[in-house]
Amino acid sequence: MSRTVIAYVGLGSNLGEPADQVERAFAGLDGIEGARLVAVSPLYRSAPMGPTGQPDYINAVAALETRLEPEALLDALQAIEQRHQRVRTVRWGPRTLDLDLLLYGDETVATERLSVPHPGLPERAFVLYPLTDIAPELRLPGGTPLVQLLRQCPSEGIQRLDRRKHTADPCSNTRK
Ligand code: J1A
Repeated sequence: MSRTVIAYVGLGSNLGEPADQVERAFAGLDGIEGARLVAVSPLYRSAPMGPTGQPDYINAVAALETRLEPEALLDALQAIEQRHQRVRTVRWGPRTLDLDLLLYGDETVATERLSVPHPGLPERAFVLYPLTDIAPELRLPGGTPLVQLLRQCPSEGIQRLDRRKHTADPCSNTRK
């Protein structure tokens, strides 16, 4: 029997039909050999972090129960990105599908290929909102509660989408 951990994966897309890309990627994650999809967040829309003039991003977070080691999980995530034909042209440019390994149990990983917890996690609303939706009690490996990071993170410009219609949900952008 191998040990299983819960890993959290951030999904992002701003090309093609981004919401469809993200929904298809959920299915792709569930198809990973050695992993099982245990939760998916609502979808969020936000402006790109990088250069303006790009389409808005759709982001979400998924929880996987897995017995894969972190680097093997990264391989599986990158294989899914490839299938979505991510165009690796411009750094910070439009992307069909990005998959980021946000957390891997309570482990810290620092290798050539992998930084876990994901370095952007503490400051990115488009990660913190969906992650808190599916794991409100979560703490980072250092012990910081997710909700504390969320309180420090500006919510402007991020919009939760209605799951079925993928349109703005007028009641979702209130805090506290
Ligand atoms: C490399 N890596 O990063 S792409 C890979 N740690 O080859 C890996 N924890 O070897 C390495 N997870 O969504 C190191 N990869 C990693 N990412 C880890 C995965 N604006 C890891 N609003 C390079 N929303 C890799 N996104 C890392 N603006 C970077 C894709 C996967 C995310 C661009 C909004 C967004 C971007 C820009 C945005 C958004 C790239 N995001």
